[in-house]
Amino acid sequence: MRTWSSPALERLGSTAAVPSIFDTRLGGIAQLPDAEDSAGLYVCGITPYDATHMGHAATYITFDLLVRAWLDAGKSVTYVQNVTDVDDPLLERARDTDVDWRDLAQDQTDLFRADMEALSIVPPDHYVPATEAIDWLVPWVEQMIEEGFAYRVPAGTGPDGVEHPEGDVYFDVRGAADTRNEPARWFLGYVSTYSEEHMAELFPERGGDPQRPGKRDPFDPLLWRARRDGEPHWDGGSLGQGRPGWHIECTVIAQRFLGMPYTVQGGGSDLRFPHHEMGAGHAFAMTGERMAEHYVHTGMVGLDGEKMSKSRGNLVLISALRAQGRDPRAIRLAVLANHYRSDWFWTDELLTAAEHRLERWQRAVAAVAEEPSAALDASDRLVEEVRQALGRDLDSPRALEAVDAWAERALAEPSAAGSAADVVALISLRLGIGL
Ligand code: 5CA
Ligand code: ZN
Repeated sequence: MRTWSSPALERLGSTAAVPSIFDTRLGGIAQLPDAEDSAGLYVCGITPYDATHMGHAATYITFDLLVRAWLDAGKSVTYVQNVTDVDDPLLERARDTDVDWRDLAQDQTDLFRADMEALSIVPPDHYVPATEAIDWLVPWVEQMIEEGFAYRVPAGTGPDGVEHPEGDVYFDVRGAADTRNEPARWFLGYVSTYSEEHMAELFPERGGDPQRPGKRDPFDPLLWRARRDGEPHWDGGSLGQGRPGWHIECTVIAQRFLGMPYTVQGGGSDLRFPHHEMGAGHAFAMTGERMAEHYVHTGMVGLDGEKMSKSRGNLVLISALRAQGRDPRAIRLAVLANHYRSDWFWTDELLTAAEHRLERWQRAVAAVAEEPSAALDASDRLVEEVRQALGRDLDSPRALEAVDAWAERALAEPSAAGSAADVVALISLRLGIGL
């Protein structure tokens, strides 16, 4: 599917070190590999039933920082993102607002692209809607049934009033867990590291159906939902007509475009369980491989004391801020002022502070450009500081402080601040902000 146009990505004169990043599964900072071949990144995309809000933007800006860190280290990156263009919340919204679910998905995906472009986010190499993955995933689900990793659950009667012959298909979490354990490639809790009690609490809140009669285990997630009245459906071969479950969509898209294991699986911390947990389980059942080397999760952005979410309706939309004439570069700076792993709340003061910061940086760069200096130490040092901050777990607040300190010195003594062009190039490549 079409992505959006890429911001300018000019490399700097020297190269940075390959970054390290916090891995949820390991519970600590991991050095990303410095292999010859390219890094593989999969980031879970939007469910397009509402416009991009600040939480989505923060998540995609975070992984954009990672892509930029890799590029600055001289790596090539294969970046894949999905669009969950068929799922319960999208279908419910379409029904409630009386629009065709396809039109809703199309409109909101268009808006998302425009927001991403405005925020200077490097587009994925492959932008893949779930509806495109159905033909690819059916054979995997059929194989999982054959190999005993998946099973059928009676689904009642279909739209024609006849009992569904095939039923819904569920993933057998206990059956698929790696019992050899040397080294364990998957078990329930492998990715999230959550306790069973915590997983049990989260599962029904995040799309799971622990009470569904006929399942082998309450945690078993849906792989294929048999056709129901009024719901979109596809031909599922021996699975019968229906539509896919959520987790399998991402696993199959990642497998197809990246192979396994790829370098980083990313998304918000709300996807730690069950989405990334189950996705990794599906991957292991499908291929016998681990899904990703590393799992990276962003904190949740909130508003007025609560997590920002489409279901709660407490949203700050990127498109609305843009329509008010707020500078997308300032929106980006406001997000970057928070470390990606912390949960934080959006406020208008954050944006105002970012606007002031942007203006100060612009003034400093202009002042330095007017008084070129041969002493490059100051700008070289800034390049080093920003690279170090972002290279260790994407510490953007520290990177911004380093630029602030440089700007303050530059405004006081422009002729001692080094090369304005180098600073502009650094901020453009690493922070995605054109001055
Ligand atoms: N389509 C699925 C992923 S396959 C989905 O979660 N879609 S979403 O539209 O709900 O979220 C899109 C991305 O934004 C996901 O990576 C999600 O983890 C992240 N996200 C959602 N809400 C927030 C929030 N409040 N703060 C930070 N990130 C968020
Ligand atoms: Zn996903």
